[in-house]
Amino acid sequence: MTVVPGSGSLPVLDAERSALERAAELAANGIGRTLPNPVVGCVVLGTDGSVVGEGWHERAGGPHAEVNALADAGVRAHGGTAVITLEPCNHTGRTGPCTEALIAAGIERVVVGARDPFEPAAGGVERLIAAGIQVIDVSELAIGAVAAEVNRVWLTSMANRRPFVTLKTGMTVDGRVAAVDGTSRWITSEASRADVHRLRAEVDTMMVGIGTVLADDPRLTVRDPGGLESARQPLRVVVDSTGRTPSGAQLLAGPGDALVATATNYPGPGGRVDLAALMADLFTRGRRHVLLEGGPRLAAAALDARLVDDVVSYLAPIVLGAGPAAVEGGSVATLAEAHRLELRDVTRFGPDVRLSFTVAH
Ligand code: AOF
Ligand code: ZN
Repeated sequence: MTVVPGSGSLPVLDAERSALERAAELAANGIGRTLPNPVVGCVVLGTDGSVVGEGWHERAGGPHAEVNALADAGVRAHGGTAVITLEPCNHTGRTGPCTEALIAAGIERVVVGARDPFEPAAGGVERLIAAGIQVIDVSELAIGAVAAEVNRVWLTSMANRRPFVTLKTGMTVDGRVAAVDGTSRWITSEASRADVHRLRAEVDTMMVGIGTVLADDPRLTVRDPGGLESARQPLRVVVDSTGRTPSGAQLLAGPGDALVATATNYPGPGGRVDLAALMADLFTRGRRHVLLEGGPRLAAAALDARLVDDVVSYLAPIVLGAGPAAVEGGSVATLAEAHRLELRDVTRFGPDVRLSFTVAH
């Protein structure tokens, strides 16, 4: 345990351990709604160790998790413990500092699941200690892993100063995304495609290569289960080195914004778009999670540039025997150079299987 100076070597109580798990569950309610902000959950324990308040950060610009949990607890927070997945903010951004809210509520002990890497908000732990509050920072402990896990998109993005990148592929058992004649609609099932819309609704940016735009002219919008376009649409980005996107391309039309990234804006070697520069720019524009939807050459380039964090593959029970693969080209020349992934999850979607991986960097 990282024992914070002034807190003594206080053990984490069982109730606090459970509260941190619960706080991570609460935080997960915000996934897809809080970007560019983190997901955060908070549980307030009363003086007898029972849960007296719960809250989470529901949307960017809205009240922070701590404020919602303190409101839920009311006077029962006095003398109690706040268990939070992320270090409380110590700044006035769109809302006031949570450190001051915790102090004002009479909280005597705070358990922090992960430290806040966002400089303007940091310093919460030190501020609480200065106010005489016991602070237990479990970010380096195994029990802190739930807090890092639920917020891993945001924490990874902040650490890398670029958006978290999820590469999505929909392919046949032999790894192909189209037949030799170019037909590709629909390889994966309706159930898989509905899950892709759920995934799109979780990100703030969708990215495709120019080849995909020219071949499929996708709308790249998020639709709800009823097929209606959702009110909040991610930014759509086309990686288009030589500026071939037709002015009538569907993804340039609304709703939401679109960005055509060319080699003029982001010059890279060989007249290509510098993907790392594009990602860094997207980060400065407040983008924290990119869903990379192909095509195969953009996927290879992003993997080679070590810009992919997760891979989500929908595998359809179809064999084609010919046609482009989900990832084409790139620098891998021998098995030892292969991009290595770690399997996180396997789930069935209708006749298909969804495989979720993290890239082992
Ligand atoms: C949140 N929700 O529950 C906590 C956050 O844009 P603001 O003013 O709301 O501030 C956002 C920053 O505050 C965020 O990047 C993070 O560093 C810190 N804590 N943010 O959105 C929360 N606790
Ligand atoms: Zn806050």
